[in-house]
Order: sequence, then C-alpha cells, then structure tokens
Amino acid sequence: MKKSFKKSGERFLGGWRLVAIAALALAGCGPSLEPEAANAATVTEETQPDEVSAAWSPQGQVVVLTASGNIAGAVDQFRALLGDPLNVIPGQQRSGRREINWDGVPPALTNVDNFPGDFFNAVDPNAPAGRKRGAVFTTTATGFRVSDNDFSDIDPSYGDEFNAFSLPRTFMVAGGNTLDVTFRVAGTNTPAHVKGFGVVFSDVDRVGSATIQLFDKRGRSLGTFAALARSDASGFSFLGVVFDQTVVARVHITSGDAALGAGVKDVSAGGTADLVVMDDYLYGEPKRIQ
Ligand SMILES: [Ca+2]
Ligand SMILES: [Ca+2]
Ligand SMILES: [Ca+2]
Repeated sequence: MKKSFKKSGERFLGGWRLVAIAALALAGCGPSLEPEAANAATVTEETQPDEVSAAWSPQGQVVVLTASGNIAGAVDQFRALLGDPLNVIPGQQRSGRREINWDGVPPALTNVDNFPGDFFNAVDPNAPAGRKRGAVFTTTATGFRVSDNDFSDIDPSYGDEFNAFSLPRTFMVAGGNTLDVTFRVAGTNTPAHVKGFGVVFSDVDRVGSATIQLFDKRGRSLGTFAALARSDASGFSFLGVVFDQTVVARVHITSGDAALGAGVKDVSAGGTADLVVMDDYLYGEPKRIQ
C-alpha cells in the first residue's frame, strides 16, 4: 500500500527522511526548508512507521531528521541545519555547532563505569579546550561508560551487536538506559540552551526503543522523537531535531529498552530487550539562557 506524504510536507531522500513540522499556529503551511533533491516523495507505509510526534511547538518550525543504514548524508545534512563552523574553543560563539564523538576520551576513562558526566564541560581554566564543549550528562542510573570495543568486555555478544559510527569509541549509560543532556556556555557553569540536538544510535531493532525528548528552559516538553530501526549490516540510526530558534535546554535520551549487562542479550540474539548504544552527539552552539 502506497501513501504519499508530499501533502504533509515530508520528503524522503534516498533512504533518509526529513520532516518539517510547522508550529501549531502555522499548521498547514509548507516546510520552509527545501532539501536539494526531493526525488522520492512516495514510500510504503510499512517501511516508514509514524515515529515522529510534536507534543508542543513553541514558535517557528521544528525539523526532524531521521535515517538508518547509510546515515552519513543525513548526519552531514544535520550539521548544515545546525550551522558552521564546528566550534572547538571555550566560550559562547556567535554561530555554529559542537560535536562529541567520544574518540578522544583517554584510555583510563574508557571501558569503565565511572566516565564523568561533566567530562565535556570542564570549568578548570587549565583543562584542555577539547573538554569544554558545553554538554553535561546526568542519569539516575549508575553512571556512564565509553567503550572502545563495542562493549564486548561486558558481554561477548555485544561485539557483533554494536558498531562505532566514528571509530573506535561509543557511549552508553552504565546500569540503565536513560540520561539527560543539559547545556552550559562552553567551559563555564552558565546555563545555556541550543537550537537542536542529534544522536547516532547503534542497533535499534524496534521503533520506539531509542528516543529523544527535548525540553525548553521552563521544563516544557518540545516533543518526543523516535529513531528508525536499523536497516543494514552497519546497524546505525540517526535522529536529529532542530528548531529555528534556540529553545532546547535539556534532552532526555532513551537508548534501548534496558541496561547492558553480562549475560543480557539483545532481542536479536535471543534476549527480550532491544539493547542500543550511542555514538556521535551533534548540537547547536550553547547560548546563555536569558
Ligand atoms: Ca561491532
Ligand atoms: Ca565514536
Ligand atoms: Ca538492539
């Protein structure tokens, strides 16, 4: 059964998906962001489940970008939506974005469950600039873990299950499956917000097991968005959400149904839970909350 999404403002581009949702007051208007090559406006319903929802839209437009399989083009498109340059120095920059790929995390903080949630927002003047990226992670679980072996040291089956999008390191909550990301002016304790946030997931087997929920500075939900299921051998899914204004003060990430653990198998390997890990984070330049 075919269904055209063209009239609802959605475009499908060579396997990845770009959705523009107008604000409530603008519902019915077309998307303001036109991709370069809208060459596939019709897809089967079965292969594109309805995984996008916008609970509340404060102003302007929100663009949701989802992809699975070969996600490189979608990640680049999301970079363009966040804007250039890739900022690498402390302090609030006028425009651009920040990224975290985990690959520079030192060995002493790799493959352990106590990776610091503030590692990427050091406020020590003597800390290197690479640790001042304005993102702070918190969790109600045990902690955080960066892996350089696809978490195969936790359970050998994970080596085949998970892959790094940027080699070699990936990221996951320790002892749980959810975390919150908040923002600071890079290298300071000053609360900040961003215009958008994106994450690469590895091994999403079920739509709904990997989601991000974004909140504004007053704690109001800006919507919950789900990653697509994996669709090729690499097993990557990308999910990015960007607003046309700087409104995202917190991102709640659910990475799979359950925590990793020795003997805990993925749903694709005889287990009951869809286990998912993360790689690259991309987000707008953190701007001081006024
Ligand atoms: Ca692997
Ligand atoms: Ca990486
Ligand atoms: Ca999985």
